[in-house]
Amino acid sequence: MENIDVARTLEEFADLLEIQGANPFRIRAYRNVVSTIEGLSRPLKAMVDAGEDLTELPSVGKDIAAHINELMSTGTITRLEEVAAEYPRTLVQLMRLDGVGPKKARKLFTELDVRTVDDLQVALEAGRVESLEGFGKKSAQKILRSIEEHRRHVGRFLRDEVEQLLAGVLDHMKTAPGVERLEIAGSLRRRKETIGDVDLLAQCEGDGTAVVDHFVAFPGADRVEAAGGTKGNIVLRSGLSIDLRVIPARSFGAALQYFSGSKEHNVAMRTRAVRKRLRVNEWGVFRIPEGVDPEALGKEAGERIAGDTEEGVYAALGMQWVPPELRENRGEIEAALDGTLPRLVTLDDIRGDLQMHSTWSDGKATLEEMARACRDRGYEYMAITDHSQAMAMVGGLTPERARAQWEEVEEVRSRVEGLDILRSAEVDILKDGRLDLPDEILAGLDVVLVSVHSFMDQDKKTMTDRVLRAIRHPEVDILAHPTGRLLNRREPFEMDVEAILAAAAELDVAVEVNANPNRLDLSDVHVYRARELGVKVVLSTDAHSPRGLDDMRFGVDQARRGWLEPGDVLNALPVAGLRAWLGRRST
Ligand code: DGT
Ligand code: CA
Ligand code: CA
Ligand code: ZN
Repeated sequence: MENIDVARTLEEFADLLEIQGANPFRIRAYRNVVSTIEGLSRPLKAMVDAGEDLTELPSVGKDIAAHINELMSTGTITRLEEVAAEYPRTLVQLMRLDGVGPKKARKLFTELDVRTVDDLQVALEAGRVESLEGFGKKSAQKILRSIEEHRRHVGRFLRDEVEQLLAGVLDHMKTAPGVERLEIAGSLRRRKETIGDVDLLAQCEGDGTAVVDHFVAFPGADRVEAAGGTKGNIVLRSGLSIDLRVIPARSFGAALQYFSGSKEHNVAMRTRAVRKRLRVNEWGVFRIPEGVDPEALGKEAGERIAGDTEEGVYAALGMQWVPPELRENRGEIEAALDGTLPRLVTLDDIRGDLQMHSTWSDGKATLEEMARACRDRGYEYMAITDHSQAMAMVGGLTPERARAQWEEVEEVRSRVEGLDILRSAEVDILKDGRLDLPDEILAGLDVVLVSVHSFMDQDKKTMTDRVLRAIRHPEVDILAHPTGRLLNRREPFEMDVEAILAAAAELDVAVEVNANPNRLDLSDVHVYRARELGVKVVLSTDAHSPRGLDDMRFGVDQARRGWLEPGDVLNALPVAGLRAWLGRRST
């Protein structure tokens, strides 16, 4: 059992307790433990096996430690099962719908016997929900819309979750018999925002039965869906499905190319190949003999001209090797044929992080701790971007506190050498597009980030005008998490992104790719568009702790999917270049 499984179980427990109407302090305690576990760098399993006292972890009391131990040894928690006997686990999905929440989920269950999202849809469509006390017609419509949204997300996983869930499987496969090489293919290799299932390829000569048998014996597998001589599939407890294919060396490159996808990229490749009288499949690249219908040929018929390496497959078609992040048939085939693929940005190109929070607002670490963590990552600069006053519940900065923070910035600068700390703030864009801090404070900041955190359900025109007004303010440098989306949880705002990007180009305002794997906002398609329009893009983690700074790699992945080169990325500039850009309007 991985840490993420434990965290998910405790989160479910907390949700069920909330539906039950348990003591809020108790629920809070569970939620705190969930974030503790998410932040752990070591496997809980190893700690339990070593007999370590879990109550030494932050927020973990005796009861919860006992629950974790029980979960590790038996796979369940008795107390959780008791609550689930009273309130079905499926209610958790109900309470996560926009417009429902724990109290309404309980009410739907006790009054209408609604247990699942399907039940709820039926009840809504029959008009039974709107007549319940506390609901009404408007809220019923809202819930119906969020059910539609929910259906679109079901079954897709966030990339950081997948990586955690997969770690144990990859470890397990290290001891698979006869495997010379193991590679990740599919959407995970392409670094897509969300992942449907995982595709693994194992290189092995001859019969693959022993490899597949080893794979499906993974102790964390909840079910085995397929097990044969060339292919296996397991489903983990979390519902994540993993395919394994066993491939001989002569075809490994072709299989890697094929199973990395995307399907659209592969289809376009095959079309090009046929024009050259070549055939590409998961076994290799083959020359089609004159006068022969390729459809009539066997899988490996014809003269093999490539297959063992992926580079060879592309080369056989006269193409540059295409980085997996670009394989979406968005112009990469043509560019690879012309030899004009971009030189994509890498993590090494990144010289600083321009969005993070500290204990001045909702961060977990002090400004100095964040600064030291940035310096340890080898950054040249960072911006400390605590929230502004409208975010009162997280202690957002008032003008007075902003000034007080500047003094601390000076002190930390003197203590943490070799790092330029920029005065900044994540300034709220108010309902009407005004900014949440007065001009004299904005003028005193080195870099001004603006973002929307309230009234997110405004209509398209209102939201677009609001954001346009905000970025027209002459002090603004960066529009942070521009569309407000949370992957699998919250749709982007209704907003004319094209108009915002066009304005950003004209005003020379940068747009952010928020690297938090829950956000990845902007999307890859919008990043691509930003580049076309000549808008500078900044990759920022929005870290709330030193560990959060590690999310930069997800931002880089997203930037690569949007075709960005180092020159397109604001925080790939050295500190002098960044400072010069920040002073671009003062002449
Ligand atoms: P996912 O799993 O939904 O996140 O996305 P993928 O891209 O990993 O898709 P998946 O797992 O269905 O298939 C893996 C790759 O295998 C896919 O990207 C391309 C290749 N593939 C699968 N089915 C087909 C197909 O019918 N035609 C072609 N050309 N390629 C396919
Ligand atoms: Ca897949
Ligand atoms: Ca698959
Ligand atoms: Zn924010």
